[in-house]
Amino acid sequence: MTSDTKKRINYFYDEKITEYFHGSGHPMKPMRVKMTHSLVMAYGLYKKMEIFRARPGIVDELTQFHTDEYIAFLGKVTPNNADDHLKEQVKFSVGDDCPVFDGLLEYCQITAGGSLEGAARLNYGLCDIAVNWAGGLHHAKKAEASGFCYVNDIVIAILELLRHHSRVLYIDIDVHHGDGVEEAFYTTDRVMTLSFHNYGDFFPGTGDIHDIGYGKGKYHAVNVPLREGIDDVTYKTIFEPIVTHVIEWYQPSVIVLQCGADSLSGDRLGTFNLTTRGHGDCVRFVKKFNIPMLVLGGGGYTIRNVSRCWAYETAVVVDKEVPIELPHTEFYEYYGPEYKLHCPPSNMENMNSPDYLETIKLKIYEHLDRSRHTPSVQMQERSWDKRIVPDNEYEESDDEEMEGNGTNSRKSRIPYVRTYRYKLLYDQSSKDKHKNNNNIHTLATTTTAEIVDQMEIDNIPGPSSADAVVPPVNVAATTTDAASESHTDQATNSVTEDPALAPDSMVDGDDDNKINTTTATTSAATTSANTTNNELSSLSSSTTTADAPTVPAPVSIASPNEVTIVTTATNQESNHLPETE
Ligand code: V1D
Ligand code: CA
Repeated sequence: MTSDTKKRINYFYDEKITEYFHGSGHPMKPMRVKMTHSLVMAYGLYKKMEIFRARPGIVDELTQFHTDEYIAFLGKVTPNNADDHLKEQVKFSVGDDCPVFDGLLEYCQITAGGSLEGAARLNYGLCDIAVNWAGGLHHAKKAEASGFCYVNDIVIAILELLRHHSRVLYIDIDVHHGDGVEEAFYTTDRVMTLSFHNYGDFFPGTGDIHDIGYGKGKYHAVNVPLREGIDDVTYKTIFEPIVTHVIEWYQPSVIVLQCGADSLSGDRLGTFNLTTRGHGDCVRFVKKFNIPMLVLGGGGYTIRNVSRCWAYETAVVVDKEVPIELPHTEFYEYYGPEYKLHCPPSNMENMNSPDYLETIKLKIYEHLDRSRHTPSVQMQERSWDKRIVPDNEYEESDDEEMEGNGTNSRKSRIPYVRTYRYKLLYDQSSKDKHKNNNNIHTLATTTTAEIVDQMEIDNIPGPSSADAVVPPVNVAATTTDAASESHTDQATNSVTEDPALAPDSMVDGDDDNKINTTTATTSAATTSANTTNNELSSLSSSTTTADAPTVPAPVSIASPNEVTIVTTATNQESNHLPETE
């Protein structure tokens, strides 16, 4: 492990998440994300990171993993018409744990947008750590909702990371098994999944120690089945050595850390006895490896503790010590009577004996040591993986300084960043033919449809599958007419591979008060509405020419070049205030 160094942190938050409500009595409460954000702002952690509101994921992004049919269903079912869709509700497991509510698909798009954006910015070397507390929904399957999760933002983000990274390590400290992520990547060695969870008559029932992956993925799934009541000290004795062993064995180039806070003591659904310190120590420990990291939320149902935990973990990520006394926020009353950041453990019995833990640890080592990791994608990085940013794409913001009261209302010219997902590839052999925006080449992103069928993940263009991969070009070329206006110059620029041309202004650690609060503006993602996953299964740059898909209307969140205002929690009314627990 190398020593900890100063990191560039990107944090994603969309206040809109609070507008969705799973129903009274349902344990999942999106308000916990706003409670977290309020603490993050009140502690002044914004000074140490860039804050973004991500463009919500669009259907074509969600269907990188999920089936078109399933996502279409999530988009059309409402509480009013649910009775007309009873058969589909059964088919897609939408019902009790995963109820239909107003704006269901939008909710999924928001949770996925932050994770995708984080992955994108990590890919481009624009940050070292990306955080999306609204993400981490690890149970969702390709065509099935499960365990309060409808869309698996983690799988979608990992697929994104695989475009630039050879090996992605996924670590899951939610008390539940990360089954959806494990299943998606069970047969590949490009992703290694490591889940710590309560196992034994506990949802979802998977995650046996003997489940280790299959085919090429054999030994690339690691399950740490734990009994009830594990505490900080005991958790550390198993988490740290196993994580170290896995990282040394696998040598990931990026890590996705799911920080489900239902592993905290006193969680409404959880069975562990971790404190916020013990939970946060896991984040601190993983961070110390100095590997780019996507940090996500997950479960967590005693929401005053969830928000404490994730606010603390944000502080860990940005490397700032924060006072134990909680600052004032609109949710202050929820933290009484102590009003402290950390929550104590309970006196519940720890059913994990040292012998038991030693046995599972050795078993896991035995699995790993049975094979040396032989990567199917080579270890070296290509130079263009380091940083590819077209000229001017990330201009310095002309924002005003943040007002002293912590509530900001600012203009930003920072364009939205996920454009590249739909960047168009000129056919290098016949460039001129393709100057017209409508005659496009789509970077073949959607081999993922087969990936989740467990067979074709090696087709994802990894950083060193040199022959198959086409370096990204012309990021802005995919914008629609309206959107591309402000990018006209960029659209004809060639790609810069020179890190020196990258926008230092966006990573300037000197300006402590700068918050870049941006939204989807100029670069509404475009892709083909009528192009199936199978049609895009080739990775070659010469896959599409005359039959290139048409470009649909952009997904627009704000008008081009307009401001996005992400405010502190103080000036936003909530629709669904959390129940006190
Ligand atoms: F208590 C409830 C009240 C209303 C609706 C659901 C629940 C509830 C509690 N526990 N549902 C559960 C779990 N479901 C079952 C199945 C119901 N079958 C008959 C079995 O036990 C689901 C627990 C989901 C946990 C999700 C998660 O914390 O891992 C998570 N991570 O990221 C997002 C969520
Ligand atoms: Ca877990």
